[in-house]
Amino acid sequence: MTAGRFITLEGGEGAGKTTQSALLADALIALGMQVIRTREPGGAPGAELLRGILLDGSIDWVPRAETLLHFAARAEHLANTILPALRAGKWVVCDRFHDSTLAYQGYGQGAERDLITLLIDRSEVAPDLTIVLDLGEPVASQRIRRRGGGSDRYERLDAAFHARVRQGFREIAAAEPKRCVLVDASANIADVHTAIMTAVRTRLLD
Ligand code: T5A
Repeated sequence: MTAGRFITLEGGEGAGKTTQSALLADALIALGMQVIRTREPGGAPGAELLRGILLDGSIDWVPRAETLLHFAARAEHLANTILPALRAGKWVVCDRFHDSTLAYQGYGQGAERDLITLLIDRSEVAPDLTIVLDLGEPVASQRIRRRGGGSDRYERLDAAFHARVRQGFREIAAAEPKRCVLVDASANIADVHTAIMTAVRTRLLD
């Protein structure tokens, strides 16, 4: 059996992570891998509870508290979902992970980045490959409007916040070229999928 691999998809709102994680999981299954698809915040019972608390917007968390809540959700997700799957040799496709905390809470909300990177460094596992879907305005907002379904706490934050988040993701990708591939998410769905599969083949399969 092929050994498990951990792939994360990152990027701002509406960049296409959910769409592309489904296509990627299907493509990996077609190649004969055992795959689980998961997401953050969430992906385990305790983490899903915290997701509700984080996204409903009823509390305007201070950045340090919000950072630690994301890491609390992630600890549950890692212990109950991600690590067991990797140990069983499965491929894990995860919609958001560590980089979202650095980009949203660190770059976006001004939480201490050294605290975030310390907690990332203490993690039990790092992704084998991270796809960073890069999308600017106004396309991101147009896609969120078209998707419908209401907006969460983060989607309601202003344009300057989302510009800082995008810059954060770009800097993360540039700083870690061995792990990260920056993909232009303004292309059509099929072309973005092709770019992702090229990265997966080059980095993990060849
Ligand atoms: N968060 C999360 C933090 O602040 N810190 C953290 O540590 C973590 C883990 C999660 C929120 O939590 C924050 C970040 C987020 O704000 P979420 O609901 O999971 O909330 O939010 P998103 O991950 O942003 O989900 P979205 O649905 O907003 O965006 P996606 O998944 O990137 O986009 P997707 O695939 O749903 O596509 C959106 C629409 O665009 C279309 C799709 O069909 C859909 O209608 N689309 C395209 N259209 C044209 N061309 C393409 N290439 C397209 N790709 C998709």
